[in-house]
Amino acid sequence: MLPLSLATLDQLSQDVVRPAYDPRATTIGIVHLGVGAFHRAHQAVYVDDILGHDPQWAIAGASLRRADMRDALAPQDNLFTVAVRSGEGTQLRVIGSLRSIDVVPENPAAILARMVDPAVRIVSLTVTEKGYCHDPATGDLNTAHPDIVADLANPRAPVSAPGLIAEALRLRRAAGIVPFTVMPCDNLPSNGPTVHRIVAQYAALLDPAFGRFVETDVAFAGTMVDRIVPATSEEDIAGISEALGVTDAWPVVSEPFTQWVIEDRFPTGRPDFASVGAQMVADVEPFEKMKLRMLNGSHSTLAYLGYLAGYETVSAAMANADIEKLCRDLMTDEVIPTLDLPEADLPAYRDALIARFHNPALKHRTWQIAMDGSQKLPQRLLGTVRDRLATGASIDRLALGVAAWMRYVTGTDENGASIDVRDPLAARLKALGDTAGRDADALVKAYLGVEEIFGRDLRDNKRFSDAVKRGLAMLLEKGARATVAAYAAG
Ligand code: CS2
Repeated sequence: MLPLSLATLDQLSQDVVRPAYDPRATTIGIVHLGVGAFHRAHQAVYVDDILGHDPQWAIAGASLRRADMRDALAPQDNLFTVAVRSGEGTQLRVIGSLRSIDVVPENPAAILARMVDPAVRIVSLTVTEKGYCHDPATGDLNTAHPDIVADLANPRAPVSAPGLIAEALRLRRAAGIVPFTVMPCDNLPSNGPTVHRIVAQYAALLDPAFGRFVETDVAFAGTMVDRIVPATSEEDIAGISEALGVTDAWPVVSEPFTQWVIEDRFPTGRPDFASVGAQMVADVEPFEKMKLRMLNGSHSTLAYLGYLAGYETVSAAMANADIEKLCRDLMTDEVIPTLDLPEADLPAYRDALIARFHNPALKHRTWQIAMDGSQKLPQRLLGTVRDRLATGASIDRLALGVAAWMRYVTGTDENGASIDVRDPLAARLKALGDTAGRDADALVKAYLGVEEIFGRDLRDNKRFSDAVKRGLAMLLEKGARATVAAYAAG
């Protein structure tokens, strides 16, 4: 089979949706850092719709670490397929909005040159939680992060996201070009203000006056992004290529649902995001909080409990009635009461999430969601825990989620097999677990002492530590399935 490319677009199977415009006739208006699967199945699709009527917003992408995505997509003119899957079948769409991919470690100057182009008015990011090089408990820049240490020593050739944004803003300022708007699209709490603070703190370490400029003269537009996009498998690549009639070296697979809520703060211009289904709002925080606590909080809980219970995917875990009930009760009893979003019908949102988690056509691995828990727990579970503790409300299921994470990061599963724990703190977490042994009290004490995750307040909160201990003791003694059954019954 021939590869997917501009030249083979007219050879695609009849029912494949293709760009409604000529990708060669577009110009770059957005630079995106972190062109992973999520970006390609989310923002790139919205922008593909925009390019049909406004060609000035095509995307120049950058990979911050690896060259594999660039190498896969370059021979296909950066075209790729989004396969939307549900119980009803698969729908294929070829996306043309990503026009280039630069690999930052190979040549930071290339992406910086694109970021300095006056036609670029937005720099967006999906670099995952850990890509912001911050302390997840406080949201401040982690000045000891190796990438930040490297960038502060060599700020003209940055490797980190804060370093790249700051250097591009400095170059624009020196050339008299207005700043771009920074638009983070990761699952961080208050991602606009948080990333603004991180970049301003980094800039201030280079030069206090530059730090003040970033603080006052650069706009950061917060967003709530939502679409479930599991990692692409070899099987997906073969099946999608077969259905296309040409080979796509790296398609992406996603659910039908998609949502994008954007804080409308783009002083130098933006595409008409609302015309392609995004919600433009003055304050995105309530939406972010709802999504992080409901969707991602349940997702992480399902990932740790589901993995320990022996389920490979989210839909397999959800087929266990106890797990489904625990997930529903977690949202109803412990999360919804902490949210303040009058516009949204939260019970309906919950029911829609449960249906999405059941999607049998998505092979979303519990192991994938379990990754980087140290970066995810604070905004997914611990903020909710704090709000509940402040009002004296119950936290049992939230605490069980935290206990399941602790059980998981010990690195050994219920059959004694080792778990491939991927986390920036993995080595430290494993060592803490090894020292504490299989004793719930000792484990909880050791893990709650990791201040970057729990802060001091949660470490010292007896109600919280008791609830986590109860969950962890049961997980260690009875295993995940029986523990979930007991919690679901209670
Ligand atoms: C997931 C998210 O991998 C994870 O941690 O919880 O990627 C989730 O699928 C998305 O946030 C859905 O919008």
